[in-house]
Amino acid sequence: MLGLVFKNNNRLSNSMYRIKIILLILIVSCANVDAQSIRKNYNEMTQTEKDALVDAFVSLKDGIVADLASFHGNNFTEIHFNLPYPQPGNHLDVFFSWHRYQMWTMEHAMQALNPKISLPFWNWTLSVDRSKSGPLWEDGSGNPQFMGRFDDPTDLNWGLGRSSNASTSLLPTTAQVNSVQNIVYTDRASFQNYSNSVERGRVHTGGHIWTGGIMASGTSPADPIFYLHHTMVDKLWQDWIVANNVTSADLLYERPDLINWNVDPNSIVDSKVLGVFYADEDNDLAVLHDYSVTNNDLPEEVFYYQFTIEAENNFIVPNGKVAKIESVNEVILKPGFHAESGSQFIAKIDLDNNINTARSTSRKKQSRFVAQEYLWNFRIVENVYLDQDINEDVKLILDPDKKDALGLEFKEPCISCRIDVVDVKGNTVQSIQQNINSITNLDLKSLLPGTYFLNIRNSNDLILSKEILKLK
Ligand SMILES: [Cu+2]
Repeated sequence: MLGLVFKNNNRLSNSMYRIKIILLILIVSCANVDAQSIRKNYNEMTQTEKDALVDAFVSLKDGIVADLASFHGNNFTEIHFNLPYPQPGNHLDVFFSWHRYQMWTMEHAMQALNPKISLPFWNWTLSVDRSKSGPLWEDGSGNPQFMGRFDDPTDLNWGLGRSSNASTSLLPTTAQVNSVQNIVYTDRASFQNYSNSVERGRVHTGGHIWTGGIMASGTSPADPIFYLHHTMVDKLWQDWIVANNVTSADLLYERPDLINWNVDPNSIVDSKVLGVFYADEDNDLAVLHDYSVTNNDLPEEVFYYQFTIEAENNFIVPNGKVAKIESVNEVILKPGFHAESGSQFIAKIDLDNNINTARSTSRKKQSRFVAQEYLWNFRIVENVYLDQDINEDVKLILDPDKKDALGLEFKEPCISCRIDVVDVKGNTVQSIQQNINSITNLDLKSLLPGTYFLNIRNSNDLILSKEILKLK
């Protein structure tokens, strides 16, 4: 973990800092980590990030994924296809804002499991992503990978029933995207024209129909690809809002609520209000601006993107607030970035996330996941938040007959051996202290799904620190 720590420094607002590898910050336990969002094209994700996203979907399948799918299905006609207004018996349309809040809700549930996750998007206009054999679905040798794994009967089969004969012409083309994006905002009616054109046209319906199966039905949020599709739709809306200089004061929506959420659809017409930023996929650049860190529901806001992050133009960390900007490559602070006196701000370079696995279709690694790994209800995460200097005197043993048990084999007797399981908020959720001569079994059955840290001390010396992902 490398980075530069800023505290109480008003001068930061006036000059430009280019942060590369400067200071070593050792983080053994990562208490109070939570995240805001930098969304990017999935093809910019490292293999580590793709694996983390797949893990999160697996963990949330029977929870929020199922809930969002059934609500979306049960209230389908209230949420969708209600424009042009007025139509007899119909409610006002909340298509864009409703799905924006749905994406944010899903993203927050994932960040509770893994703070570095942001939902990626699927840009169906790119030729590489208009084919079922593309890297979104397959590894190049016909084996399912990433989103393809969810409909593979030998792997993470969700019974999604995706169609196998979809025609590329169903997916939106650049020309089709441009024709809606070029609609000019003048008043509410012009917004309704834009919203209706996106929603009923290929730009929205294409990804649903082309994928087929559940994705073409009212319960489409049960298919993980739904979230990569709708973040792309959301990105286009955000681009349109910015291009047309629209603000919440423009009152795009007449309907005051989002049906199941007590949120005014006009209050989120700029995604930055939710702390959501979209990276520029052509330039590998995420620009953070016009946002003030709130820590409303997040004790520490984390902005993570592995290429270049610039913070500028009215990006504020107010007095008393805590934020972190983290990249694998570089973080650039420009005029307009302001960490107020009394705030705590950290810019960090994450060397653990291997940047070389992003966008490298020719050097693609085999997925570390095979179906067999899901014999266990938990997974040991390698190379994340670990102190490399800890001499590992403990061997971890996975017994296929024990889905919830982690075996620990000590090279030397562990005296007053203390085994702690700590959650991401820093709370110890499980603790044992006893002498252990060689082998013991740690039962993880009572852990709820999520990220934990396993710390083992031999007479107060930390001899092992591992991240554990509890899947179910
Ligand atoms: Cu929908």
